[in-house]
Amino acid sequence: MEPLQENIENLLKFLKNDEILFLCHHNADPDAVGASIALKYLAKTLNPSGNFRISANSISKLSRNILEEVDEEVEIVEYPKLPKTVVLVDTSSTNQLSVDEDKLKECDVVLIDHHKKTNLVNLCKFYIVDEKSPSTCEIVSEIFRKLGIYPPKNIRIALLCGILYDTKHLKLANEMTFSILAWLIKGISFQKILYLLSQESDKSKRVAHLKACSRMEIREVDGITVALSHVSSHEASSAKTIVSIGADIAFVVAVRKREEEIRVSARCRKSVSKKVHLGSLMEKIGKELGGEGGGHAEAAGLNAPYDKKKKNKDDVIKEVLNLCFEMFKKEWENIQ
Ligand SMILES: [Mn+2]
Repeated sequence: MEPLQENIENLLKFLKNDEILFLCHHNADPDAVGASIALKYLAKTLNPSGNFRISANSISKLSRNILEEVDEEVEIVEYPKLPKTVVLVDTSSTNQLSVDEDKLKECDVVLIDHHKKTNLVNLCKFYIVDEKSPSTCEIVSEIFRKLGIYPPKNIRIALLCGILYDTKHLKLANEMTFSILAWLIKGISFQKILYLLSQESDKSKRVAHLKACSRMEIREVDGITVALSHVSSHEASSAKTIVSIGADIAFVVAVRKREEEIRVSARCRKSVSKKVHLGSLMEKIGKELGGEGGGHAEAAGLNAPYDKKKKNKDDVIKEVLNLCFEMFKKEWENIQ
């Protein structure tokens, strides 16, 4: 569903108010930030003397890059002061916000989002929720297009970043997305947008991945390649990396002496997860180790206590990886 003319007119009534807070979800991503920047610009266009703020309790690293590029600001605050009009952007539930819910109920709440509709809409005076839209930025861009307002370059850069980010660099784009992109991109380099959304990962992370690969042991179960390795941190992205370069399933353990904790991250290919659900496997292994585990079918982890007085680190690593392998093997052979 595209935003209808009637909906847009309704939205404008709220955006004409003198004071508006645009509120993004936790760890606000480029879609939330881009859509908020554009909505704030729209409000400013309608009411140049108004007071408009964008707020989030935290923002992502990529969002920070974008804000710097387009010279905009987001106030990072928990429990922001709420004016009469609050516009929730790219948010589907109040769990994703740090906000005083009782006070929020007294506000005129507007929601613009593309997630599955929840009972959050009951709290709203007005909403535009389009589950079919790949991004909130796309909904907001379409509002501009329908209004015949062509936003300045920095606003269009913010919208393009949001669209690119939420469509996973266009993998999830639809026909409408391309038409909006063509409209927005005038005078803007597409490579620049891609550059804003790329970030070199930390040195410590890259070193952890390299160590995980060099320490890796490869075993086989029935033609399935199982990789076992260990690092001192970044075990989750290390497991992901190992699967991305060829393993069918990877277990990466990190034994943290200081915290007296064992952590294991597991990742696998879809073909493996169709038969063995990693979340339930890690739950079982977690219990076996006296800790807790769980997660998704293709990505899961566990935490367990580590008593450094009883066992040395190298022995624990060996034992835990063996246990992961044996329990996976058992599950795999059971379903064959
Ligand atoms: Mn989004």
